[in-house]
Parts: sequence; C-alpha cells; structure tokens
Amino acid sequence: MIHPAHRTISAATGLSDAEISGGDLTVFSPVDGAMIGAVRSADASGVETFVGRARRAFAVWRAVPAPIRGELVRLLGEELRAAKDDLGRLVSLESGKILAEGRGEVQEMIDICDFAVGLSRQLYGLTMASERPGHHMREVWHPIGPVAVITAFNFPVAVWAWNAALALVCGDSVVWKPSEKTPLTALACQKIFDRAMARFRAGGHDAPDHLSQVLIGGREVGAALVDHPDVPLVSATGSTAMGRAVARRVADRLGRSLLELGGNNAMIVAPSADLSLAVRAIVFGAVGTAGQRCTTLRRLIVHESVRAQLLPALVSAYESLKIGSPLSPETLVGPLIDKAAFEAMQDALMQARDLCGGTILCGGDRVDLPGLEGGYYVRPAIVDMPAQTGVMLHETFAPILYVVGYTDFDAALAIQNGVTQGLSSCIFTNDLAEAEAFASARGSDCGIANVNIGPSGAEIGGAFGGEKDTGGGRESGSDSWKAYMRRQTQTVNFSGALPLAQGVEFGI
Ligand code: UN1
Repeated sequence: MIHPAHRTISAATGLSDAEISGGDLTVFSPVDGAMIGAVRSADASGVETFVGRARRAFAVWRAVPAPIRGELVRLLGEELRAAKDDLGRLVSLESGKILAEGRGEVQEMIDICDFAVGLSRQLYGLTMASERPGHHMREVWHPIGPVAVITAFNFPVAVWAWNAALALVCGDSVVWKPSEKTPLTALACQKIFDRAMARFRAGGHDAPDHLSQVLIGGREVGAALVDHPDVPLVSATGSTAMGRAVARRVADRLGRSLLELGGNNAMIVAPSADLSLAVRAIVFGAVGTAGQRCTTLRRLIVHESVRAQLLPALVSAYESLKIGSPLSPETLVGPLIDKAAFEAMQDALMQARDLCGGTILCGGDRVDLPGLEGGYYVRPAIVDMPAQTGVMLHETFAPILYVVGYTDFDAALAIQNGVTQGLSSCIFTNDLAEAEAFASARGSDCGIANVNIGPSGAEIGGAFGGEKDTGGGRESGSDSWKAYMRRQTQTVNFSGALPLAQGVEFGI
C-alpha cells in the first residue's frame, strides 16, 4: 500500500497514480521505510528500443543550431524554477536529504541550465595557422551521439541535469538510468522535461521525440546500456567498484566514459585557522546529506596545537544537531538511505575501534524517532584515530569523521594525498604560504582543492570530478562540455595548388 501523503507529493510533480504504482520495482522512502511507489522497469532487451529511439532523436537534434538547442534548455530551467519546491520535496522524500538540500539540488539543476544556455553560443573551436599557403585549418566541435547517464541515489536529479543540460546544447540525445532507489524523482524530471519540450514546440521549433529518456532498470539494464555500440559516451556516477566495471566494458568497445566515483575527502586544519569557521565547515561537510555526498568530509587532519580546542567544540556542535525527518524544516540530519547503509556504518565504526585502535568521540548509534521507525537515523560519529589506516582509507557512505593529528605541514599533505581517492580537499589556514602550497603542484592531488571552505557544496561553474579512484571525469562547468562532443580538425585548401604538409614532394 502506497502511503497517501507520499502519493500527494509525487502527484505535485506531475506523476499520476498509474505511473507510480503497479510496477515491479518497489520504491521505499528512507524517511520512514514506507513504500512510496512501484514503477515498471525495463529489461535488457528493452535497452535496444531506448537506444534506437535515442539514435533517431540524435540524427535530427544534431542539425538544430546550438543556440536554438539552448532555447530548449532555457525552458527546462524555467520549468525547474516553477517545480523547485515540489521536486525538492520529492527529492527529500525519496533520497532522505533535508528540504533545504533537496531544494538546493534543484537549484543546482537550474544553475547548470543557465550555464548551458550561455554555452550554447560558445561551443568554441580554435583556428590554427596552416604551414601551407592558401590553407585554412580549424577545429570544430560536433555532437557525439546518444549519451548514457547513470546516476546514484544521493544526487538523484542534479547529476542528470549536469549531464543532460550540456549534452542537449551540444546536440546529443540522452538515455538516463537513475538509481533503482530513486526512480520517482527521475520520472518527475521527465515530466518537467516534457513540459519544456511542449513549450519549445509551441514556440515554433521542431524537436524530435525521445530526446531525453528515462530508462528504469537494474544492473543488467545498466550493463546493456554500457555495452551498446551506439552509445559513444557513458557518464556514470557511483562507487569506484561500479566505475571500474563500467570503464572496462566501455573501453572494450573503445567507447568513452566520464566517471565521477568515490571520494575520501579531507580537511587540514592548520594552526592559524579560524576555528569557528572551521567548525561550521566541518559540520556541514561531514554531516550534511547525512554523510552521503561523494564530496562529504571524511578525514580531518588537525594540527596538534589546535586539537585540544577544536575537538571539544566539534563534539558539542555534533551534540546540538537536530536529527529527524528530512521533511521538517528544522532538521539538519536526515536518515541514511537504507538498512545496508546503516550496517556499513556500524561495521566501519567497529573496524575503526577494534582493528585500528580508534576512539569514538561521539555518535554512531541509531536514533529511534516515533512514527519513523522504518527509517535509519543515526547520530553522526567522530572517531579519533591513532593513524590513517584500515577503514579510514575507504569511503563509507555515512556520517563518520575520522580525525588524525599532525605537526609538520608536509606530513599533513602526505596524509591528505595518502588515499586512493582524489575528489575533494581543503585546508583551513590564514597562512598564505600554506594555502598556496596546498593549491600548488606539490599540494593536494584532488580534482577540487579549497581554502577556508569545506570540501562539499561545489558551484556548477567549475569542472567537477577527481583523480585516481574517483575516475578522472569532469562534469558541469568550465570546459566539461567538450566530453559531450567530438573534435574534428578541418583543413580547407583554397590555393588552387596541392602543397603537401612537411614539404613532402610527391611528383605525379
Ligand atoms: C555528489 O555527491 O555526487 O559539491 C555530487 C557538492 C555537490 C555535488 C555532489 N554540488 O557537494
């Protein structure tokens, strides 16, 4: 039985009862564990249909001028603005993030649409000086083809938007396989997209059907999509294990993958740091989204001279955190996504304590909330570690903050870089030389390096992604759009002669 309140929230985003019930894939809300939908999933053979449609849509869309393609994305941004509260609420309901973060995620979608609209007039190529007289050499960016977008539960809608907004202005079609845990928000996005498309057509523009499709399904569906030779680009967000599997399969057919995988993000707190700012950044970074962002702060590297002041301040900030339903406005920490996440957190804490000699300074226990017994609410944990070892080297998708001390700046950098992941990093310092060293070539090895800002909550204008086990992909801002296009080098000869490059003589 679908909880009626949940049905109302889904309906607000345009989803009818029929669309979210009667299917084979059951959806549960992490808020209280209640069933909130049962949607129909595709099987591996259905992938062929989706990709075939995407290929046909691409054949038409690639010929539409990019600024006109931008108009569709502008309308998508407008529809998202109108839907911000409803979609944000559905994100909270389905993924468990608090309302402010649900709305923030939709804002991130709006921001990338705005960015992409501007970009639709700026898909710049270069011109090069040819070594041959009467020759013109240039680089042109063409649409690449249908793009597969595979997303995770924790940013159930924004990551689609990062990819889709860029792919659409770049002239590509999109097949989106959302997480099996969050299909309702994906279906709601499809409704929003359809509304933008209807307005685009009403404005006199031609656009193909099936330009952006949602493909609901499990692992085999994902695998069939990843293996499909007509999908030149697979953009995947999730665990490093998932990314490795995707990368191998895509590489096998010499396709292109864009990976945004696990992080194990750290903050260095230096002696000169503004500790009250640091405490606020640490709390948001480590407990925001209940520790389920890929950019979540997981490791704190604290100078020994500030440890005695910082840790008690942090523990007391943790004690004041309001844990509860993500749908109540005063809540700061919502639930974990499911039981498996709770068990993984318990296991990590056990390993930190029993195998690594860590001391749990606070949190870790389950919080029972009346009426929400089916949800997995936990008190965020801080663990003082004797060294960076064992479980601290792994990403556990839960609010666990490991703390280690340092005395020498270079040793702190070595700890920061001493994990396999390389997504986000930061330092709190008011020492200019330290800040610049951290951001220099010998400093952080991550895709994101912040000074006096926590590791999470990046703006869309910068390229987003990381190195090493994070997969090397870059999404959203800067020149990430280039991943969604193919580069063509063109040389035009208007000389009337046929000089060869490198001065080669070929007398015929
Ligand atoms: C993610 O967790 O997959 O920087 C993305 C951030 C957000 C995006 C996180 N803008 O925390």
